[in-house]
Amino acid sequence: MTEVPTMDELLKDAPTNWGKWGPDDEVGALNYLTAGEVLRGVQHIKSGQVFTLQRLIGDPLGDPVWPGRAPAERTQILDESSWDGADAPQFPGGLHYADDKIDAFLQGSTQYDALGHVWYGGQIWNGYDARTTVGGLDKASVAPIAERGVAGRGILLDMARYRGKDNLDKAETFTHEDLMACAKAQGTEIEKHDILIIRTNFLKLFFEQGEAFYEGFCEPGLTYSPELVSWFQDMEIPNLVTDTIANEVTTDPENGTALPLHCALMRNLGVTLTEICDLEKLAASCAEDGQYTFLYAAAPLKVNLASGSPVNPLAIK
Ligand code: UVW
Repeated sequence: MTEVPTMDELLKDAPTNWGKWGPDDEVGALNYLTAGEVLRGVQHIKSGQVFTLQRLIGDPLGDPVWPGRAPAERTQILDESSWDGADAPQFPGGLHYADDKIDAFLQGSTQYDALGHVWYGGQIWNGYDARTTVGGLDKASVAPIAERGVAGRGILLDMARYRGKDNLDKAETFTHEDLMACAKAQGTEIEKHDILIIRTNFLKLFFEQGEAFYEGFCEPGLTYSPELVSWFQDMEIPNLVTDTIANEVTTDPENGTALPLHCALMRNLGVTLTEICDLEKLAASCAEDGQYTFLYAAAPLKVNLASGSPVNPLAIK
């Protein structure tokens, strides 16, 4: 078997946007989403239909997560039974209330990754030292993305429908050229600064297969090539949104590396990644009315030092 290259070797000539938005930047390619880009997105609101793209946290059927993470656990702290005993809290007027909490991986549901979430070679986005992640992300955490918010023209690329399938298969791959062909088949075109929203419907298999879903875990998705990275750079793509757990084919079939696009797009170009979306209702609507472009808006939670955060993105058609 040929040896798996290090990311340093694989990406030695790859482009970066480090320094492009100044030495203190923490939101990367989201800088492309100017006020003009928000208004460009607004032009694609035609009927006022709103789609929420988050998966349910605590789904009775299970929550798909990256191997090694666990789904969120919600605990009821107070409910009507809390007032059964004689020592129950008393509030003037007889108020009762419910309280609960969750213990959750911040990347254990529909989520934004912070730009500092993934790195190689001792440096994270914008060239910050990877030691700045120790004990929490001092640089390029999710908080600056949350503070800024994300809004612009979104385009759904329904790769499952384009390939005539219910869902893409384990380890099935596609390229930026496939994305362009998919857009064309949908009667649209990917434009500069578009927020790309890719549907695979792969997580359908999680709900059908249960634990067997994780055997030989390899999600379908985009695969690394220098041409693909150049295309993202030339198109100035700010945000890649998918309905898979990790946005790209898990293990690259050509070179054997894990998640090279996290490195080439997120760490090097500053492209934000949004994962585990539920695109089913949006996709059904797009297939019905032929409108695949819309205003996309999202803001993860403002969690200090965090490497990611849950989010409920909106697509407004
Ligand atoms: C990893 O990067 C390991 O996971 P994700 O991007 O899915 O949060």
